[in-house]
Amino acid sequence: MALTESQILALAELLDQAEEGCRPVAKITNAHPDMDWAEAYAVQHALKRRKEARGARIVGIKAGLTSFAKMKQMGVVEPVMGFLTDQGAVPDGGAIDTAKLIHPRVEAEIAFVLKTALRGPGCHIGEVLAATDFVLPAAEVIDSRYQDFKFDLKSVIADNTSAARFVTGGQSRNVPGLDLKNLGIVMEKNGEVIATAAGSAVLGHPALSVAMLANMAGERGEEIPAGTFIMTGGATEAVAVSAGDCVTIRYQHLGSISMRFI
Ligand code: OOG
Ligand code: MG
Repeated sequence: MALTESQILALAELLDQAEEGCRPVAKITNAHPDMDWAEAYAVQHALKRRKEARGARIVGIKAGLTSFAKMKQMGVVEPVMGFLTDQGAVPDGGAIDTAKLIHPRVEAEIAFVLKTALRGPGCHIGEVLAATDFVLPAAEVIDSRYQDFKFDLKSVIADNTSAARFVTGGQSRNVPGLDLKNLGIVMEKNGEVIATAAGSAVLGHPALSVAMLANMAGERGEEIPAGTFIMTGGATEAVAVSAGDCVTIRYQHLGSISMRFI
């Protein structure tokens, strides 16, 4: 690691203040082009500690850039992981204040809740399905703290993978009998269909995204504990929203979720 502990903390502070003040910053790899993966995740962890110190509770984890739609949209090629806090949770049907966000975008996701812990390496789809308590529909509202939503993988990891808000609800279902690969997703903005996808858009099967997170955690000697809420990544590309917009996402077998932007 070439960055010092104080540089890591300063980068976390920069990103935290960009979020709190709704002021985008240049991607941090401009100033630190040699930043490595461990350093990028170290900044994300420092950001997590800052939020926890202010009273935020960690309520889940997320995978990002797990679909071709997202990788193509963002011009990057590898999945990433981040954390979710209670402060980002919005109830189904709830209002999201765009004045507190920089340039929000919505993406349709499938979420898992575990009944038993998962530990990598070697975690696979079968193990994930056996460990799953239920799946449920979710939407993520991402909001990069970087100017023009432009970043590389290390910058976006440091920025907690653009996590901002998430909505979940709809209808939760148990895994047996559910064809997650072929599960259809239709996203509507202001009553118009703007994106469609199937579960297989996410790494071929959304459970593979959970396995990948378990394997990434396993590399650090950690597990994903029982009860964890996991967002598997946007199946659709992310759609820009502004005040006045209403978004509804309809899922085959999982009901629908909606949110409005004010
Ligand atoms: C990075 C976060 C991606 C997803 O579901 O793919 C993400 C970004 O696109 O800003 O959350
Ligand atoms: Mg996402």
